[in-house]
Amino acid sequence: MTPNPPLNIRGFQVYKGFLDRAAQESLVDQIRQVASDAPFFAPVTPSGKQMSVKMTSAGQLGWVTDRSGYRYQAHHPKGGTWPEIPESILSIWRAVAACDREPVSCLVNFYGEAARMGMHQDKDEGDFRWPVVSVSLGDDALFRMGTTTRGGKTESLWLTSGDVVVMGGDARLSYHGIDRIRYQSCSLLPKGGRINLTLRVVDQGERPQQPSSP
Ligand code: MD6
Ligand code: FE
Repeated sequence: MTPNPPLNIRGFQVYKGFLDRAAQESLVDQIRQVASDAPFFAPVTPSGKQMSVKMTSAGQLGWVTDRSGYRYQAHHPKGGTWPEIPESILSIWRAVAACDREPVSCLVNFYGEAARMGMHQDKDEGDFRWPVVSVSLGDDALFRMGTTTRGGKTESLWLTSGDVVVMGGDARLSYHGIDRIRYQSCSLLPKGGRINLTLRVVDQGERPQQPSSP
């Protein structure tokens, strides 16, 4: 894959239309397989609030949250290891991440009609030298990108199916979130909704596993 140059918005590199429809469909098949091995679950924040997305993971480590905190762990909340990250997903990372590490975690978030993702930093990975790569599939989503300060200036962009975003360098710890989706704006998922994949290198062991502040 030789991508067209990305848009650069506040240091977020946005590859519009990175995946064609056939590639998106084959990714959805792969994700269905991941979800049949590691079913979607309804995550709860440390404060006890149910998140509006449904979540699962692939890779050596999956990101989970419950009353005891946010963390990466090697097993699904209901037990068992996570399935391997499909090769087609790894190849997206290799094409855009510009680093010699492979991701160890692929978080899969499903957004139904009313789902959103509050402004947050991705900071549970233990090492921020590596980028986070995100893949959007299905319905359009309004992506808000800020600075490393909560409440700082933001800029928003509609992500559509097949878009890939790389959050690295100075933007690695920038706040970002999904304000809303345009439910059933895309025919990729027959019942509507949106899937977001985030690929990450996680370096544990450099600090104890402990809940990070929300
Ligand atoms: C989403 N994305 O697109 C939420 N995180 O559903 C993220 O939280 C995200 O897009 C890290 C890097 C890129 C992202
Ligand atoms: Fe994020």
